[in-house]
Formats: sequence, C-alpha cells, structure tokens
Amino acid sequence: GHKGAVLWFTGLSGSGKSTVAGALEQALHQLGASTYLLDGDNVRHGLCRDLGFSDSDRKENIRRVGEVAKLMVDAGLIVLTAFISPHRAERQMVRAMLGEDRFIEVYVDTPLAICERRDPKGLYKKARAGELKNFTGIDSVYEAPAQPEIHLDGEQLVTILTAQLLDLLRKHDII
Ligand code: GGZ
Repeated sequence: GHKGAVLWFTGLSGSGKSTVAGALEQALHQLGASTYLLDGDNVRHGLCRDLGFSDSDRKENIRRVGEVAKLMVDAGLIVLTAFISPHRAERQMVRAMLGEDRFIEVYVDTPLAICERRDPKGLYKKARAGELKNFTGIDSVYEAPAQPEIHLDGEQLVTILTAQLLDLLRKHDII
C-alpha cells in the first residue's frame, strides 16, 4: 500500500522535471502504486488554456494545479507535478494548501547554461532572439527553493535521480 502525497517538481524549462517525474511514475507503477502526473502538456491545453506566462497567470496556473493535486491526494494517489513554478510564494501557498506532511518539494537543479544547451524545443533560442517574452531564466524570474525536501542534481542520470526519489518516499513512509 501507499499514502497519498504530492511530489512537487520545480526547476527551469529543460531542467528535466517531466523526464524524471515520468521515470519515477514508471517505477511507482512497478511497485503497484496509483499515480497521476500533472504537467504542462495535460494542464495548459485544458484546465489552464486561458492562462499565459505573466506573473499573475503563472500564479493562477500553480493555484489550480495545487487544487487539483489536493483532490487527487484525497483520492489516495501519489501525484507528481512538473511545472516551473518559479515563485517561492506560490510553492509556499500550495504547501500550506496540502499540509506539510503531504507536500514534497523536489528541486531539479540544472544550471541555466545546461538547460539552454539542451533547448529541446528551441524556446531558449527564441527567447534570446526576443521572439518569446517573459521566458523563465532569461527575462522572467526563477526563485530557487531554499529548503526543498530534496535537491536533485539535474545533470545526473535519470536512473540515479529516480532511485534518490524512491529512497525519499520510503523515508517519508509514502511507499
Ligand atoms: C517559461 C515557457 C514560456 C515562458 C512557453 N517561460 O520546456 P517546456 O516549454 O516544455 O516547459 C515550459 C512550459 C512552462 O509551463 P509551466 O506551466 O510549467 O510554467 S509555470 O509553472 O511558470 O506556470 C516551456 C513552455 O511552457 N513555455 N512559454 N515564457 N516556459
């Protein structure tokens, strides 16, 4: 069995949040856990399709994701969320909403230069060229977590990061 909780991944675009969350979800399925992965791909096209990337829209994006995650945790799921969530205040708001024991903040720490070199969607290039405004790390802020439950080195292999997260979930009695 397992307990409901949220693993709240935060980090720059291209840091590896979605990749690591996806790998962890696979590992949790192997253990028989029920999970749900919320990310931009399944939220920004539906629930949050009216929102862009201004500070106030990002704030509302995170608020909605937090509320949905809370409902899913009430249903007993292990919820993985992969949003930049650049502002400390909003991550704090979601932590308060969910309660300290059900909120695990996962900082995927990959230097901007590495994210920019990866640039899987060519968005950094567009942002540098001025074709994309308010891009996180370029002309929009990213506030790194001061005290995340876990601080991952985003340049490590995904398998290593997944193992670190499984250890943490065991430590917190979630699995
Ligand atoms: C940052 C942007 C932007 C701007 C589009 N700034 O690498 P991706 O493509 O797949 O992930 C990024 C995603 C960020 O959406 P989030 O919902 O995670 O952001 S937040 O938590 O701040 O609300 C990127 C793409 O959307 N994208 N424009 N201006 N990322």
